[in-house]
Amino acid sequence: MTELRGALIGCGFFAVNQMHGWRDAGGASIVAICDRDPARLKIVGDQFGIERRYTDADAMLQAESLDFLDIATTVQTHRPLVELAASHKLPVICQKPFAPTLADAKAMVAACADAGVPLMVHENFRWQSPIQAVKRIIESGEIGTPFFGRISFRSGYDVFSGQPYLATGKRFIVEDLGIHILDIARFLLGDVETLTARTQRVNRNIAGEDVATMLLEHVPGVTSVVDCSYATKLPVEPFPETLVEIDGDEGTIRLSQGYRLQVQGRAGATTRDVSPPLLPWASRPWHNIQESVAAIQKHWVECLTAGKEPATSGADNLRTFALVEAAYTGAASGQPVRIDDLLK
Ligand code: NAD
Ligand code: 89V
Repeated sequence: MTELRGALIGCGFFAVNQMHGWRDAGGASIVAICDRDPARLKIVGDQFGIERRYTDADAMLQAESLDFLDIATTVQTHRPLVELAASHKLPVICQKPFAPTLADAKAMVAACADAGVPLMVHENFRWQSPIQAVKRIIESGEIGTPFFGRISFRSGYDVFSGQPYLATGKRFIVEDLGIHILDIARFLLGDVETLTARTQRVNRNIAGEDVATMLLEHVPGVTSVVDCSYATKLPVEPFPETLVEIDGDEGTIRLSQGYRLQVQGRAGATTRDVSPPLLPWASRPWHNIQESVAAIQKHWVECLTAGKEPATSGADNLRTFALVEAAYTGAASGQPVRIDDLLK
């Protein structure tokens, strides 16, 4: 099989994981990279042996013969770069958060649909192996029909040292991290009809909210609580673990700190360790996220090769992104928000 030829835009903090992930994915390789900062271009180009380097995205797309584009810049540039890819009829992956607003995200989905090119949002948390393990148990019917979930991410980890921009935006935890946890809630329990949210800012040195508590009504009869905090100082720091509780009418699932998965179900009680593998290029505590980067990129190659829609396509991600918008508008108004009203 011929390898797919990809290019990556944005050679910053997180892109290094994506570059490693492309080496692991099989069936694709990055042949050109772009960053408007020549220093970052050199660091990533030298580390991964990529000679074809550009400081301008359009120039790269004009010059290179490519099968897909991987966008790893921060949110402000996502829409123009996705639209640029669409104008070149190039399949495209866009990092989360998909866009600054839901209106931008809808326009990006429309641009790719009009151009007839696949669009995947790099929404990787659902690809973490502990989360996949929870999903498989739900699907097996072991706990019957789920009626309640709690998806929780509480940490005191200093994310600002690696990603200083996170301290400066008016929006922080819901847009950056909650978006992953809301996507996991959708992945495990289905689409959401209404969302109620409260947000807080505990750390006075940052501009946005660092605590969010959200109540989700999924399909009728299924409720979940999604809670996120970067202001929680625990005896053992759990970053970046997402903890999960699912109650079904025949049993329960508990994914607890230390990647311990307990199931009480039709077949009785089991406990197992679902720690993610430490890939050769990964480092703790990020290995959980790093493994999911390799997994989602492998999924992209499979989908692009087979002509299948990726699980976290742009269209799918609108339903996660709407939850982010609902959290901010709902926290401001104090009222529940109907998700379908945002998606119209
Ligand atoms: P960063 O600021 O470290 O890197 C972004 C890079 O993009 C910079 O080097 C910048 O010069 C470059 N850039 C910006 N606009 C450009 C343009 N128009 N053309 C060329 N280069 C351009 O940011 P980061 O921390 O690496 O985050 C990048 C994205 O990854 C963000 O959207 C962030 O939310 C996301 N992220 C995702 C995860 C995850 O697990 N999915 C984890 C961390 C970050
Ligand atoms: O996954 C992310 O998007 C990261 C972090 C885990 C730090 O929130 O920004």
